[in-house]
Amino acid sequence: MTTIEQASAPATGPDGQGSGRPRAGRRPLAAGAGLLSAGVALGGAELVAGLVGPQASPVVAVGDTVITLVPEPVKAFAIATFGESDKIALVVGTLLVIAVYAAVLGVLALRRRTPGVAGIALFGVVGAVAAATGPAGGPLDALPSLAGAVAGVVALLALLAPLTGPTAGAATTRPDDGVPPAERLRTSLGAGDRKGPGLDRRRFFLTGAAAAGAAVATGGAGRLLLRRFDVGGARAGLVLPAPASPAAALPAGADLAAAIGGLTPLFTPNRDFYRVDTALTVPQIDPAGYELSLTGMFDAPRSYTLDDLLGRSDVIERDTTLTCVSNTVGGRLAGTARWLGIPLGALLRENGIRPGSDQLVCRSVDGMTIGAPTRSALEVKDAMLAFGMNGEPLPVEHGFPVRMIIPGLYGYVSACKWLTGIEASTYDAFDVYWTERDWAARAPIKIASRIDTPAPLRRFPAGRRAIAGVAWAQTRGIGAVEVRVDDGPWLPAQLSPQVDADLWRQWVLPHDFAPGSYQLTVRATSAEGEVQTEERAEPFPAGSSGLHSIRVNAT
Ligand SMILES: Nc1nc2c(c(=O)[nH]1)N[C@H]1C(S)=C(S)[C@@H](COP(=O)(O)O)O[C@H]1N2
Ligand SMILES: [Mo]
Repeated sequence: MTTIEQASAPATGPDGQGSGRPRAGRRPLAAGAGLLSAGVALGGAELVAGLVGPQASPVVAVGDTVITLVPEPVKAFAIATFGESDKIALVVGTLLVIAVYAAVLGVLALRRRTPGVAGIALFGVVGAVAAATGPAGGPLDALPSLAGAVAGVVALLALLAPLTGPTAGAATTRPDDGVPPAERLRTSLGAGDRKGPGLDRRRFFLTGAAAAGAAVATGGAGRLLLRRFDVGGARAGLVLPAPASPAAALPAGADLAAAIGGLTPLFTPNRDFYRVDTALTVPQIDPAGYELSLTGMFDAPRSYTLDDLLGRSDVIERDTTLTCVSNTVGGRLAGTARWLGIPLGALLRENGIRPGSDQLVCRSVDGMTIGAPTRSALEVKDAMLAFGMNGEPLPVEHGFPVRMIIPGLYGYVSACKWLTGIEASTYDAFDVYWTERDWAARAPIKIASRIDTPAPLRRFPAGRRAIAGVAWAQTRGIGAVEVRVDDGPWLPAQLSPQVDADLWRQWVLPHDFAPGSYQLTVRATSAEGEVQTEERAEPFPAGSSGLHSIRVNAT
């Protein structure tokens, strides 16, 4: 601490008397010093995180903590505003906050070093605590943030020194040091510059360049090291078994999208499949070390390796539409895939699940807990543990190597990704992640329909044109879809062939548009006769409801 105090002394020297002008000129440089120090801190932290693991990076850890702590309305706003870029938005936001914080620290530290050093130390501690206490964190995960903070402090002191160099200090604090006044002046001008004594621009920019180089080099090296954790290669090498029970054959003309531009395809390609989860870095599970453990209310619980699961004789293949509770009316947080896996009910029964369990607490490797109703897991046709999606191993973002799929329930109460544990429990005994945040504990998917084409507010030439979209009511099936133009009658749409109740259906209604502006509204009826309600509900806490209605213009 002594050196820091000494180093800061010159700043309060000659130009600190009252004029203030020279220091004002140094402020932008000091802010730059703060920014560069933050860069060095983050780069250093990334380098160490490259050795420890991706979850230990301070930006990731702090971002993860923000995700865990922010209230649901804010999260809903972020999803609504940034959609699937919400995570990028969070990282960019976190970096912006760090940048502003660092610039302010730099300016503060110009006068006195202590607040600057303390500020960086605080940042290190926040990162370290966030990383170490995260659901998948350990004490080792504190290391990158702490190392980064040390590097940041060193960089800050090195960068501030040329802004408040010892030249001025020597000249003022010891005026009678024997150096002739003229000589003193020359030293001051030579080592410093016109802004005032003690400011050595050249040294500042050289140190700055070195700091920037160090930040980029360590950050880049850290990123490279992190590739070791990537399981993409292992995933690509995985051979999926053939299903003992393949998916039902699709009737001819099953996919209407082939003929209608803008209509959602029957199957969602994996790269287009929506993604919703709290994971800032996608969990990487090495399939060789994978283990699924069953615990809790079972008579004879056991664990399964991935080979145990892949090698079973009861592998099924099923087509199911997955839906997120956060989907708004007309939204796109739904997708259909051909899933490959093993029947969930069979697995639970062979472990002797006890009748008293009404909730399965599903645990993912990143600490997420998802509470699925035991009864649905046992009784819903085609509930499964999936390892294949549309003919490939599960993509890493979609839960590689194993996730749960239960048709008819929103993803947050059924579709646990990166699944490593199933604890047979009860709703009374355990509150999972989302119910702790006041989302409904039980959440069947509400019947929904959406207009894909024409797009809202679209202008198109008057004449005959297809109005088309998709509708879903998993486990019950879609029986009918109707469209209303302005306040006219409900007109029945043509439906894609019924493949399975768990699969959405496409619908299409050709319509003659005279020039003008129209309000198009859609509503679905389940195969059981339930009519989609027009009563609006927000996604929170149990899923949105209401009719999708858009305005279009024929010219
Ligand atoms: N581990 C984990 N599993 C999860 C989630 C999550 O945040 N973490 N989100 C759930 C939610 S809210 C939904 S809608 C589905 C989304 O699955 P997808 O990203 O493959 O579309 O995953 C579910 N499984
Ligand atoms: Mo979801």
